[in-house]
Amino acid sequence: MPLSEIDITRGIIEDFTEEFTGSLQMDVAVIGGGPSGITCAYYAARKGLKVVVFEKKLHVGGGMWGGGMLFPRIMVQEEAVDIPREYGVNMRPRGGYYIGSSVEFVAKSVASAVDAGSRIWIGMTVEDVVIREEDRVAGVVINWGAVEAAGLHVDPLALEAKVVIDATGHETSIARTLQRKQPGPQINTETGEVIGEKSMWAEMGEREIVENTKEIHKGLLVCGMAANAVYGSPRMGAIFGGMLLSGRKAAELAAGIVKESQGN
Ligand code: 48H
Repeated sequence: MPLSEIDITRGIIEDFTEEFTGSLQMDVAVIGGGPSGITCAYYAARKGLKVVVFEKKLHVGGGMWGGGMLFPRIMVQEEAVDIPREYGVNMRPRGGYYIGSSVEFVAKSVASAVDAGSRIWIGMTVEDVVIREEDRVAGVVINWGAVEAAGLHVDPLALEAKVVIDATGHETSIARTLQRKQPGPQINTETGEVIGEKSMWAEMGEREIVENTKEIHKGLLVCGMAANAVYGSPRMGAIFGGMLLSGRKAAELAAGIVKESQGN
């Protein structure tokens, strides 16, 4: 069969459009494809939830690629090592921790999330959320990352989600957007604001990140670095166990919220 430019063009457009239109209403929208977002997507999809990860860059992985100061290694503590091992990452014991290649970590965690059934869309920025009755976060407002980078005025599109997860890392962009646009007691009921992360303290940052992984507004969860930014907890440097445990906890919380919404 001779190659046809038109068939290739049609194939690409139609195939992705099918996936896109089939995802206009999802269970869980994960914003950010770093370690916490990918882990959240993996566990949520394993529970049978319909999950889409939105990543504004052309690649997923977030802060995983660079390991620590570009040394391509990821270290996790004992409590978290079952997660990369489940992904199939070769994690070796080292000085009381476990260590593996950051490139292998990205490749295998992302492959696991895809194989579990989550959809991962790159080059898409979540620029806002959809709000419904009782001030509930009910979806995401998306645009092309390239449109945002070029500063073009292009109106976005919206998708519905039963739960939205801010896994945007240090940027914490979804919680901050909500704080700016929906001020009031609804945002982070305990602190009333996005404080921003504190300076590095690995022990405390890792301890608090799982506790900080929660629903901060009806329909919006935070996980990963965004969780510590919302609650003003310290950063932790190049240790990634907390990101994985936080992502897994977010998936469990999201499944509970989806189940509750189905009961109503
Ligand atoms: C779509 C977006 C948007 C948006 C951002 O930074 P990440 O790797 O986040 P985490 O929390 O999973 O992991 C944090 C870890 O990588 C880290 O930085 C650590 C451990 N730091 C410790 C320290 O002391 O420094 O990934 C977030 C992802 C990125 O890929 C962004 O491009 C993406 O989210 N993103 N995607 N729409 N509005 N905002």
